[in-house]
Amino acid sequence: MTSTTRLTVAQALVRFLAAQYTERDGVRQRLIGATWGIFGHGNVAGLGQALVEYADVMPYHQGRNEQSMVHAAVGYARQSNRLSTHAVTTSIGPGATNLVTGAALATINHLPVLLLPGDIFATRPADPVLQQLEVPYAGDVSVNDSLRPVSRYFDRVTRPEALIPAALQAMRVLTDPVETGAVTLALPQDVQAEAYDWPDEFFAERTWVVRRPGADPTELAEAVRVIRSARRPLVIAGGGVHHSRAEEALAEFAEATGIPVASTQAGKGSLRYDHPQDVGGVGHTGTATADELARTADLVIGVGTRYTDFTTASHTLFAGDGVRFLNLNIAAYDGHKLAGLPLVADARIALTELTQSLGMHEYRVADAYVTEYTEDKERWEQRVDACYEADEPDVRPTQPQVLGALDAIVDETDVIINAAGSLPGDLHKLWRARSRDQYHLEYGYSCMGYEIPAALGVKLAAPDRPVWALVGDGTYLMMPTEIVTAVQEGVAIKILLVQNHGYASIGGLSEETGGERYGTAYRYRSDDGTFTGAPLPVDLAANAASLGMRVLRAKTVRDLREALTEARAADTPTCVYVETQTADTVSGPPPAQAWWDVPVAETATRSSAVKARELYERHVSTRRRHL
Ligand SMILES: Cc1ncc(C[n+]2csc(CCOP(=O)(O)OP(=O)(O)O)c2C)c(N)n1
Ligand SMILES: [Mg+2]
Repeated sequence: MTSTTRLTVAQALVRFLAAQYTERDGVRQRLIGATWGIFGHGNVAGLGQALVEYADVMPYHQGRNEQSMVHAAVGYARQSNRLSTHAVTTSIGPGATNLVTGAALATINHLPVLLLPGDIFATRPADPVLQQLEVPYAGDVSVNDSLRPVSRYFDRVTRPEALIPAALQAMRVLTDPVETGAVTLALPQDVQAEAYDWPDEFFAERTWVVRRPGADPTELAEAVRVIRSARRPLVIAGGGVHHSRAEEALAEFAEATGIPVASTQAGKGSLRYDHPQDVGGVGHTGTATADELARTADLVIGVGTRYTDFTTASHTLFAGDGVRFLNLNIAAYDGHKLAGLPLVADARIALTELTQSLGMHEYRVADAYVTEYTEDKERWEQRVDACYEADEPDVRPTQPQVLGALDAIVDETDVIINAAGSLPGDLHKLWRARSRDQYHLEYGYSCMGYEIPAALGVKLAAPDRPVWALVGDGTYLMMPTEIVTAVQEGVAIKILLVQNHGYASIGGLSEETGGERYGTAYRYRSDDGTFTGAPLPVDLAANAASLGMRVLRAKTVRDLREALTEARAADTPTCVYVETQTADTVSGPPPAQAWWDVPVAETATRSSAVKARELYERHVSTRRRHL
């Protein structure tokens, strides 16, 4: 007879999660390192009770907002190379729906996170319970169904024994390098507390191998053939290079062939910035070097990239005659994009195979091509220097000078985190990534508010490294809540808070697209009804201090350097607050080197929109279909 243990569903789930491991390249680690939770009636007596019962095997973190708990878990997962993540438990109703944004972010960025929202009673003894959505046409719908489209796996555990297949499927998806993303197990509040006799095998340690599939021989041979016939090939390194830990294999491929490497936001740092073949970011926020190579490439070799519109400049960037695409990707979905030749495989394995095969043919690009991109790279480096340097150290810095000050004090151990605003573009163009995981940009969802909670997750995964959340004022206001958690847990994250009184990025975009910066500045309402009065008297530095952070205010470039140095050495959560000069008063970062499609009004009475539309149509006419 199988031995069994009588536990509640919630207790069984916690015991099960504590026994799951991943393994890749011979290294084994806990899959679910900890559980975040905010309790309400939907989980307090179920999962809440189970977490206290098993506190010795499942660490618990107390979050402040369900969305930000998911961001923290995602930050942890990314820093852990997707081999380890956290779970997040919530109450029913608003606690559960607050997960939706975090889940979408995780799924879009292919980062694993386990979501455990409470759900309405499975037995329905007293409908409607507090916070229950009643849908007149369907009795089995709850607010948790809003998590289905943003989850890579969704299940509702309406009977205790159904936990067994649901939990196993959840682990399969979390550890599958193609499928992974948000995984949701909705847990009705009555079922969580219900007891069942669980077979003890359910709680035995289980190891999930994170696989590295090799390339199909036909696809590989075809890939070698197209590379051998290419004269101006360009690699675009995406997030998949990092997910696969393929940075060294990529460097060997690049060095053996002479092919330059550009990177997406997720792929930056695939080669160190000072590697002679790293030509920087590509696309709308790319460097002049990379974008010129992209315009004239005859073969684009995408490695682990989804080819978002920022990368393709909304399909206007790759303009070479007869340009072809070779897409090395673990997901066939991405491998077939742009009518490219798919090479569906793990990036590290396939790059190593490509290097070997091309070596046998002694393939190498022409010296003239190498000279061209080497000289171009040098020119771009000089532009970065010019943006970073501050001739007058006693005035308020520009945003690029803020980045220059940070650049001057970090080494390869620092991690910088950012997701939205004008910082992603400036960072993609300017930042000198000194290590493979220094540049942590979430640009799949570009979610304002990701930065601070993600910093917490990254720091939990890498306690010895300086971890910086770079946030604009708008982003700070969206989600400063996890500062309290960092203070509570003594997690010494650093925040660099850039005040420019509103949405500078969207303001600029609005101006270019005929929106006249409407509604993008944080200013008082004027007599004419517009928001063009004086800047608001908010003091975000005082706000951060009120949540328990140590705050250093920097007024000038000189102050900033000192404050950053002090913050870097601090062993408690520390914020550096700086007001920047805005782009209309000073020269900002280099302008966009390629377009991005944001549709402009086809008809309008205001001249700004009419002019913007003319320019828009010129850009649209340059769009190409790659078939
Ligand atoms: C949650 C969320 N809402 C809205 C947006 C659209 N958006 C992108 S950047 C931005 C403004 C960011 O302002 P701030 O953080 O102050 O940075 P700045 O643009 O001033 O550099 C907005 C509203 C977004 N990316 N995420
Ligand atoms: Mg701002």
